[in-house]
Amino acid sequence: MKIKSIEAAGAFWRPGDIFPDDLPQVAFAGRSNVGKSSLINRLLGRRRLAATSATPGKTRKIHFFKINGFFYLVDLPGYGYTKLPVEVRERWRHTVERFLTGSRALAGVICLVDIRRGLAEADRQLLFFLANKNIPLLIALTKADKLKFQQRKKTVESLLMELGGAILPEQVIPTSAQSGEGCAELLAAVEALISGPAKAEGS
Ligand SMILES: Nc1nc2c(ncn2[C@@H]2O[C@H](COP(=O)(O)OP(=O)(O)O)[C@@H](O)[C@H]2O)c(=O)[nH]1
Ligand SMILES: [Mg+2]
Repeated sequence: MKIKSIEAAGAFWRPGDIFPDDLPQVAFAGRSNVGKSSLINRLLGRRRLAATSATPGKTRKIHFFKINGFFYLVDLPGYGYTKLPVEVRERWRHTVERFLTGSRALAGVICLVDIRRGLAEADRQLLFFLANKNIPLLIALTKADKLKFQQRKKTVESLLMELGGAILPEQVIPTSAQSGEGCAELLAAVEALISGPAKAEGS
């Protein structure tokens, strides 16, 4: 997929917010500091689309970007930032879960996991939440440039083991916003999600 146009379509987060159309949506989720903004920027070939910041936990809203006029990339706020009060983290969960269950056009979720850190409890919760709701998902391992090939292989294997067959090897894509590795694969996977069947209404 070639990125021809990107349109900031706004931020939505309140229960009453109504989304303007039913184009398919692909959401990006991950812990604060996982490298989400960097990866989104790299994928879209833009420098500063999603703010990259050294202050984790800053983004609170759900940002929508219309890509090529034909699908939405949805930037979910980062989670699991332990320095934030429990109430704030709980609010995040409600906002995100409401979006994930309420969106009629959700084609899938890209779950970002730092390749050096593996799964945190918050990642596991999200992955099992998605699996239970039958929402298509991919795991993008971030910062792959930080590990050597053998270490990387081990990480992928233990992650697959940990998820006990709920995730297939082809659903896990090592990526690097720095080198660009895995970005073409991820974009192709996003395209496949979009052309696949959208989440059934009411499920
Ligand atoms: N080595 C390396 N560092 C990265 C990569 N992606 C992000 N980072 C760094 O990780 C930190 C968090 O990145 P950011 O995109 O703001 O994460 P976010 O909080 O998930 O949006 C920053 O210091 C980035 O420079 C990558 O692919 N490789
Ligand atoms: Mg960010």
